Amino acid sequence: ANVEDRLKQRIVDGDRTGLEDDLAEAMAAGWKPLDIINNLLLEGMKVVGELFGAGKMQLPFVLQSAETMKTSVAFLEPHMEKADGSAKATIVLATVKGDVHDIGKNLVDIILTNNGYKVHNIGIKQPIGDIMKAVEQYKPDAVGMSGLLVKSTVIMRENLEEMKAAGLSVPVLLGGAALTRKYVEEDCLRAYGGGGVAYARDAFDGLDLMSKVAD
Ligand code: B1M
Repeated sequence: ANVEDRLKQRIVDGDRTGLEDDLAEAMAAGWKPLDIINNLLLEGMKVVGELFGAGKMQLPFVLQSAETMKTSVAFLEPHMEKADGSAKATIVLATVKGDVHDIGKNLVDIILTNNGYKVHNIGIKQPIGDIMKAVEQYKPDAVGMSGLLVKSTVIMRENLEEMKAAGLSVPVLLGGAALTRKYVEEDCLRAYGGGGVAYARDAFDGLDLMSKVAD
């Protein structure tokens, strides 16, 4: 198989042996690191999600795929183009309470950081109290919440209610596969008001929104 198909298959199989060689080969063939992630590796992850959702793949194997994804991103990250200059604006980024999925959140971190933003990535399973503590500490220009589970979409809305009750008005970006634009722009916005709530479909959308919020 060609290197493109091999990389995609490596995510599906969770196969890290010789992974770096394939990634280097793809870059040598002219692929940009972010395009490798978006066009090849995430295609593999989509297959993993489908297999898992259909009961054809067990969780430990999904974890291997996730690890392969993380190893790939760590290898590619130093090769990405970076904006220079001082930080444009600051964001606190978290995966919400009860949710461990962080590959998407960490991609958002990398893409914002490489484009000159200061990211305080406070991790996974973050209760709203801890998110608000980080807001107090870092005084960010925006807060980003990520979550992939359906129940995380409810948590996000509840978080916004708590932020509103605490008098916060910092703009909030929401991202993750279980969200819909309608839910964010109607229910979540209603729950918060404040400086607004915006839906980020993918990490580049997040970058675009961040530049609107902060520049
Ligand atoms: Co989980 N999982 N998982 N899982 N997992 C999903 C999400 C699921 C859809 C799979 C399925 O059933 N088909 C399903 C959710 C069902 C639901 O609620 N509707 C599911 C489930 C059920 C579970 C468990 C409950 C399984 C179990 O234990 N029985 C469990 C949950 C644990 C918990 O959170 N409490 C679980 C666990 C795991 C692993 C640990 C094995 C692993 C995660 C490893 C990790 O992240 N460190 C895992 C994985 C890998 C997946 C799938 C296969 C892939 C997710 C992923 O990394 N995608 C996923 C299926 C799927 O999504 N197709 C699935 C790649 C990533 C780059 O995409 O995170 O969507 P994503 O991010 C995108 C955009 O959404 C957006 O930009 C990113 C890049 O474009 N984005 C943002 C995300 N956050 C953003 C924030 C922003 C802006 C954009 O600004 C703030």
